[in-house]
Amino acid sequence: MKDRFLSYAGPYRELMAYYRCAMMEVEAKFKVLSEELSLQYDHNPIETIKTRLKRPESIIEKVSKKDLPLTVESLENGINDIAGVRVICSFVSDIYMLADALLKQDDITLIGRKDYIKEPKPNGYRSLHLIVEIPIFLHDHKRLMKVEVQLRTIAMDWWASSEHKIRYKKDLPVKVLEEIDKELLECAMIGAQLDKKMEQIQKSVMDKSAK
Ligand code: 0O2
Repeated sequence: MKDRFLSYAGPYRELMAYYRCAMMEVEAKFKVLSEELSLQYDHNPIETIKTRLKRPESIIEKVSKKDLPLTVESLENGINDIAGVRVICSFVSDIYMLADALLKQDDITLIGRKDYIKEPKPNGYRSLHLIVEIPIFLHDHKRLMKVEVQLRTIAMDWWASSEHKIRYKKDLPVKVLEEIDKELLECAMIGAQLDKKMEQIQKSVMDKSAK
């Protein structure tokens, strides 16, 4: 399977270059919003912007999970998160404000939305996921590319990256895993409470300073 995949190396590399361009476009949009909003607001709603291209191993894993043919076309049509942009925000309300600001732009098309903040995953995972389509302008043509945008707070990001590291070791007895999952869910709930509390403090400071 891997050898066949490698025979597509040229078109695959080309496709990955297009995804990198699409990530740059989305990242630039958030950088512009960050610049503008930090003048308008008393705080910058964006803490960090990270970009990542899905690793080939991870792409192969997803292709076989989704039972897709291993072709460049099927990667592009069947996998939505090859290009990923993660935006870490200060407050939950910033997440929705930034998502709206991005989706209002006339060269952005929303393909899919998963709100794991309103409806967290059973393990406690929270983030807002948007699949967007964005044009990239090449020397002789325009191409539409899909990018997954994940928006989350610092607490959500801390939980997700810790959970990823902790849960990576899957060869533990079921009982131990169940206990770990229970504790991780508790941590996710504490994170959600912290986000809520921070938002309340921020709102009360804003209200008081407006008077
Ligand atoms: P990586 O390393 O980011 O590539 P779909 O894309 O709709 O077919 P999928 O892939 O289940 O289905 O999409 P979903 O649920 O929206 O989640 C995709 C990504 O969200 C994951 O990418 C993670 O980055 C993140 N994510 C989702 N659930 C969890 C979770 O429980 N824990 C953590 N830490 N992250 C999560 P990948 O492909 O798994 O990994």
